[in-house]
Formats: sequence, C-alpha cells, structure tokens
Amino acid sequence: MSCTLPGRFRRQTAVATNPVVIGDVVELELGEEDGSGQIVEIAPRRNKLSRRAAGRRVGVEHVIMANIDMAWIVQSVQKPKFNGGLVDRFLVMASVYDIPAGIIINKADLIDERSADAMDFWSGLYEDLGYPVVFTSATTPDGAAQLRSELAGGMHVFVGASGVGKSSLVNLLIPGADQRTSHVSERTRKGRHTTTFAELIRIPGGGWLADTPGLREFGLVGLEPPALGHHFPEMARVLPECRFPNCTHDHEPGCGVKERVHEFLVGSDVVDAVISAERYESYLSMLAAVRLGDADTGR
Ligand SMILES: Nc1nc2c(ncn2[C@@H]2O[C@H](COP(=O)(O)OP(=O)(O)OP(=O)(O)O)[C@@H](O)[C@H]2O)c(=O)[nH]1
Ligand SMILES: [Mg+2]
Ligand SMILES: [Zn+2]
Repeated sequence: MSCTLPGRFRRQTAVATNPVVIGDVVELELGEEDGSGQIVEIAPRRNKLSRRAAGRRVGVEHVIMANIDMAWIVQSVQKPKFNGGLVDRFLVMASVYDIPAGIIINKADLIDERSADAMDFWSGLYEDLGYPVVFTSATTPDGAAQLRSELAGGMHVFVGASGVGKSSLVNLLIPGADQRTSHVSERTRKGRHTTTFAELIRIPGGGWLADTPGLREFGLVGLEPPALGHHFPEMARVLPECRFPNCTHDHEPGCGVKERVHEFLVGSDVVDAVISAERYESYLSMLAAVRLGDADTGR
C-alpha cells in the first residue's frame, strides 16, 4: 500500500535525511476510497542503524533501518574484493547503536588459491573478536544453508558495497522476493548500484530481512575521538592500562593499546593479547575522520 507522510514529520527531523525508515512501527489512517493511507504516528524506535549522509553537511545522519535485531555486513571474496576497512566502520556503528552484528562473506565459490589465505585470515580475525562469520554463495542452490538458520526470527538487515550480492542472497533465501540484481563491471570490479531503495521482506517461517542499496562509504556519526576505542572489543579490554583516561591511542605515552599492535597470528594462543595491524590501521583512519568532524573518508 502506498502511504503519504505529512510535512510535520519532516520538519521534526532536521538532523536526519529520512524521517520514516524500514523497520519503523507506524500508525496509519486509511483513505476511504482508493486504499491509500496516511502515516499519523511513528512509534519510538528501539534502536536504529545510521551512517553519515553522503555529501551533506557534518552531523546529518542517514538512518538505514530502525528496530533491528541483527545487522549483517555483506562482503564478497572477489568482484568486489573484501574490504576490511568498511567492515570495521560498520562494526563500530553497530556497536555505537548497540546492535548485534555479523559478517557474511559471499561469493565463496570464487575462493581460489590466491584468495584462500586472505579469507582464512579475515574470517579468523572477526570470529576471534566474537562476531559470527558466515560464508555464502548466492549462485549455488544450497549456498546459504547456514545463513538461513542464522536468520530464523527477528529483524535482519543486509548492508554492504554494491555488487557483493545482497539482493542475490535475498532472492536465494526468500523464494519470490524478486529483488533486481545486475552484473559487476568487469573493468572496475564494482557493482552498478542496482538496488535503489531499502525494502523489508518477510521470511517464510518467521522473521524479516531488509535488502538495502549498495554503500559507497560508511561515514561515522555521533562519535568523539576518545570514545572510538570503546567500540573495538579487543581495544576496550585493555583501555584501563592506558595512562590517560581520554587516550586516543595514537600519540600518547603509556598507551596499552599501541603496545599490543602486532601482526595477527591465525590460531595463535596469544591472540587475546594482540591487536591486529589491520584493525589498528582501521582505527587510525576512523580516528582521523572523527577528528576532522568529517567521518566520510571510506577506504
Ligand atoms: N560467483 C558469484 N556471483 C555472485 C554471487 N552472489 C551474487 N553474485 C553476482 O554478483 C552480481 C551482483 O549481485 P547483486 O545481488 O545485484 O549485488 P547487490 O549487493 O545487491 O548490489 P547493489 O544492489 O548494487 O547494492 C550479480 O551478477 C550476481 O549474479 C555468488 O555467491 N557467487
Ligand atoms: Mg541489490
Ligand atoms: Zn591508549
């Protein structure tokens, strides 16, 4: 059903680009004749996932979805290639809003000799940090079997770069979902921004799954420099060891975080004591963005 939104809702939300989003619980008034409706009330949100609105002034947020039980960052093995920096930005924003997050590595059928070690590395890294990691292949009939059990019940959202296969996964998981998909450019190895608006689709047997448009970047909102480290679980654990309580872990003496930045060793029993160089690099890139008040550098 198509519904209108009175202008007063737009005026109320000067800091967000979109006053009503997928996942919102709304009260409708139904039109008498044409079956259309008008939104008269938006219920308070249990939570939301936002990013900084692209190309807008500082502080304007774009809400991706409200009332989420689990947010999934979808990445692909190749075409486009795995982007740890984007995963880390997404995980930080999910943590800011206190939303459980997981990682889907799609196009597992494209794992070859060259990419196998990298995929072991990334999946091991995020699993050790406590995030669920699920490999999928949307072009294989049973390529999402494990993911299906993770999605049983609740409100889920797929977020990720264009072309990683979010809509293809939705189509495999939900027969009849009928989301449009399109080839990745051979030249740039990037997607074509095929999905243009977010859609929440009912999962047969229970739960809801949102397909969203591909992200160009994941700009941070609502973060101050000393807070950033708290959203990296491996850093949060050692923060009490920093000499200064507002340590930002880049230039301060007596920093417990910097001391622990090492090459991550897969399967090593010292993993708990170690912060991977990749994650620390992500942290520094985000810190620079947060300091500038322009959290949009992407990677
Ligand atoms: N080999 C392989 N190709 C896949 C897989 N999943 C998706 N693709 C292909 O990747 C391309 C992009 O898939 P989409 O589902 O449109 O990607 P998307 O993430 O929804 O992209 P946007 O809507 O632009 O954000 C299509 O050509 C798919 O057939 C997979 O698991 N393996
Ligand atoms: Mg899509
Ligand atoms: Zn420190």
